[in-house]
Amino acid sequence: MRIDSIHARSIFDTRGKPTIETTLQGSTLKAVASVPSGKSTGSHEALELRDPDGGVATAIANVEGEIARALCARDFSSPEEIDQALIALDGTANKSRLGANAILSVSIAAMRLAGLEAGVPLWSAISARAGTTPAAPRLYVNVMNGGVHADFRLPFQEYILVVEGLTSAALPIAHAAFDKLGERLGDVPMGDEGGYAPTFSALDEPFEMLDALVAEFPGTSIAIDAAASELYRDGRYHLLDKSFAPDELAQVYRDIVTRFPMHSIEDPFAEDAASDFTALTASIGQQVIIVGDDLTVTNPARIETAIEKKEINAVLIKPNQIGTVSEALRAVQMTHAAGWATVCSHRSGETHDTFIADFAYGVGAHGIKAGGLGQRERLEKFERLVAIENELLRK
Ligand code: 2PG
Ligand code: MG
Repeated sequence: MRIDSIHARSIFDTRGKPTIETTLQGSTLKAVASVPSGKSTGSHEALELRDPDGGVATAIANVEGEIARALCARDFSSPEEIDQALIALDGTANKSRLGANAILSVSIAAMRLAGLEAGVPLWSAISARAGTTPAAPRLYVNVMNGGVHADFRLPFQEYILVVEGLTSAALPIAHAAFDKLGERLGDVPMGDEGGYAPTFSALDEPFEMLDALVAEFPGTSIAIDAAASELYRDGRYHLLDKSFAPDELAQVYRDIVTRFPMHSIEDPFAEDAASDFTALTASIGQQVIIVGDDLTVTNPARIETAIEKKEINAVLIKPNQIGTVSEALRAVQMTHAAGWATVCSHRSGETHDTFIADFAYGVGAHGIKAGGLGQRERLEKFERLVAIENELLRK
């Protein structure tokens, strides 16, 4: 692989915040990639470089300056080698010098360029790199948004409908269920991730609504992202005017799992409450998938600890938490080797880039979390999966 030139620019994400889009020009082909941005970010994530005014001018200057000088007109045998060069050039543990956003924009574009140059679809290039078996992930559709994504109108951050099966069959079901829920909720605002943002006075109410929906749409179940780091203050978790000690919150989860058709629970506790994760996984991990996000931040070292201590039994994979595609693939490989599931995820501030859909398909992830259906940038990820299935059928 050879890169002739690198250009970057600032574009707006779904929240109207600047983010970086990078174009790599190879000898004959070019590839473009943009990176998303989180709001409920874990403190152990790689650093997203922002200027004091919130812009990404420094990240762009790093891509067009130092990174371009290091990569252009040099021969690389693979995108992995490009990632290694980026990691070495940055030289920090959390990509804080050049910025994980700057680095990831180049890393994704390099992966995409490699696929184009090999004449294979992106998902296929990804699976070849990772040695994974491609498969359609379950759709995790964030139908009700809460937490920091909706001014805490709902206590947990994400109330998700999980839809099984090939995406071409699952997406119409997701649409019908999403519309039906919308009719029942009436005129409510939308949250950051393109799901409804209603208010309820009791913890159970959103689960009861989703329970009714699941009964009407076979092949569906419920997942939540509690994003509990955002609920945690002074040793307690604050939900709807009440506060819970960790063991009381664990009891809330046990009740929910007993009463409702739960598929998975993400970040049930704060990011450093590892022993609470271990206890919950030991008690309900046979019935439900316990997913680490802020806990593990797609970081191979933190995933290794989680495996050793049996903190969870599934890992959320977000490439921008770690900063290169290679390291995100390493995180997937480790998780799968432990016999655990991966759920590949967008961020709450998104762009039109559908890389995460190819990534989820290529690694054969258990699920893909890409938001609600009320925002184009979310829908495009799900539609990309349908397009992948269509391409395969035509062969
Ligand atoms: C999460 C994500 C994506 P954010 O917590 O899983 O849904 O939210 O991008 O704000 O961290
Ligand atoms: Mg999360």
